[in-house]
Amino acid sequence: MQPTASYVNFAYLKSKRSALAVAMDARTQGGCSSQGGAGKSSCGSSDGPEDMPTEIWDKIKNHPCYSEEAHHHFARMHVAVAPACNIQCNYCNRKYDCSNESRPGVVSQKLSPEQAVKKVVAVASEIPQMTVLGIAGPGDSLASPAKTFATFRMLQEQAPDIKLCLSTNGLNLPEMVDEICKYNIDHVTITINMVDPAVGEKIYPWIFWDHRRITGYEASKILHEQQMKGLEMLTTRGVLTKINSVLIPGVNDEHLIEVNKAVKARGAFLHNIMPLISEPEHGTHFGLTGQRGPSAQELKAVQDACMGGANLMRHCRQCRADAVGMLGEDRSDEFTLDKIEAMDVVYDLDKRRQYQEKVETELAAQRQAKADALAAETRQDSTDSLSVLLAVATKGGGRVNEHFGHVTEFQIFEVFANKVHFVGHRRVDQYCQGGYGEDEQLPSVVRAINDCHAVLVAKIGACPRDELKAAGIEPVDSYVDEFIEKAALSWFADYRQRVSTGELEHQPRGDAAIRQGAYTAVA
Ligand code: CLF
Ligand code: SF4
Repeated sequence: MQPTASYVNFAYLKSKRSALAVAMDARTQGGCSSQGGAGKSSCGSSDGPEDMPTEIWDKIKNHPCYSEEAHHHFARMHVAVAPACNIQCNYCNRKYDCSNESRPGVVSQKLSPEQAVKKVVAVASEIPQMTVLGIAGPGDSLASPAKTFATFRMLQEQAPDIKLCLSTNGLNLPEMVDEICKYNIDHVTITINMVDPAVGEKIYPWIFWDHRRITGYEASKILHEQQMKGLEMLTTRGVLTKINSVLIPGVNDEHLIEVNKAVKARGAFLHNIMPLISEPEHGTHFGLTGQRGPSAQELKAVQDACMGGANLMRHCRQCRADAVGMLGEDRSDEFTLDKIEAMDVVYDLDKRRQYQEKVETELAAQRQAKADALAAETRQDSTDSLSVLLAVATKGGGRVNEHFGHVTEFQIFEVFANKVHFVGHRRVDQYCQGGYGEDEQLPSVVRAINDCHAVLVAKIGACPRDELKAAGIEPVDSYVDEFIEKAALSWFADYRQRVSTGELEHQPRGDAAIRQGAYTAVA
């Protein structure tokens, strides 16, 4: 469904984006640092070891959430050991449990710390590229600190190579910073949706604090103060922090620019602005009261307005609290407790290290090949700021290498005459099912990439080709196996040429829908 009303003031956001970007360009062109973002649109998407201090690179190079590049090669898993929560968010209902559902707060099996560690070791022995264990609920990881830290302690003893990560609403964070540092938890995510309690009142009906339930402005004020204090303390102790913010149209959309500035000032490493998920069937307050999530363009407008502030993460998949595998896939069904009992688990640290070193070597070669390819690409000297969005069908390697019919999520890029930016992912229902195209899926695919001028694919059938053209989206299959950025620049040079000769007229595109609900399992 396309949104019926636009809360997000695009003109205002564009002006904020320009002012911030200019200010940051003037201030620094430096790399990422633990003291906050460095004015880049996406920390991990283009940054490599040469862009940041070694100690930071070592922390993020195989963390799939902190590095866009790493998320194509390394996996994470969550264990659901923290069921309780000490606040209520209007977008959360932890009672909902469906194995096809992918969103935070949802799990199929809650685990004891012992069960959780057993599961992590089993997964790590089967998936050598699984490098990070996160505790992300299904409640708040720091509302059940005994369970959370027992899990980290035991895991550290049994699998010392796995990075530890936790996610929290921040209410109990300041009191837990010592414990976080004691267990070498290098990565902490704080969900911060506001820096003004008047905005917070619309998101948080209550918090549980000092043995009592507090509501209204006071509740959000306490939460805000605890979040800021906790973030500052983590920065001081050298822990990498990521801020998750849920974009709620009409509630905190433009306010997230203030959030971005506030968290950057306190040393946040990354800012992840995510769309609200609010389907009525999830039973959340927002879902039941008709609060909608943002459209793709509304999300992009807010993210773009924050460019120049804290580094932006744009590849989040809003994982379940028991997710297993690469971002964008969920293999938790393969590792249920009964299946783990039947597995022959051998935790071979050397084998894991060798595998990961091999992946890092391949990655470095791929990074170099891409840089060479891009250096060879002729970039247009252009003074105009014309840009368009492209959808790309890829199954990895940074190349255009997937058939249109096999895509379960497109990568979206914004292409200018001489640069290409990663914008995000768009989930779609796979068009080709069992060898045949499902024509009823096509309208939903078109809606998901409706703001794009073209889609780059390895192959596409006649029917989807015609439907895309009818919708004004150009299907392009002439860049098979090329690096995405190189293909995008080359296609856009051709596009501009056709516009300049009058062969076609440049038309702005419409908006696109962010698909909520079930994930289609990655084949
Ligand atoms: Fe998990 Fe979060 Fe750690 Fe990643 S997820 S606790 S930082 S290991 Fe990642 Fe999932 Fe987005 Fe979270 S894609 S929801 S940002
Ligand atoms: Fe749900 Fe997390 Fe909010 Fe608690 S902090 S209510 S678990 S979204």
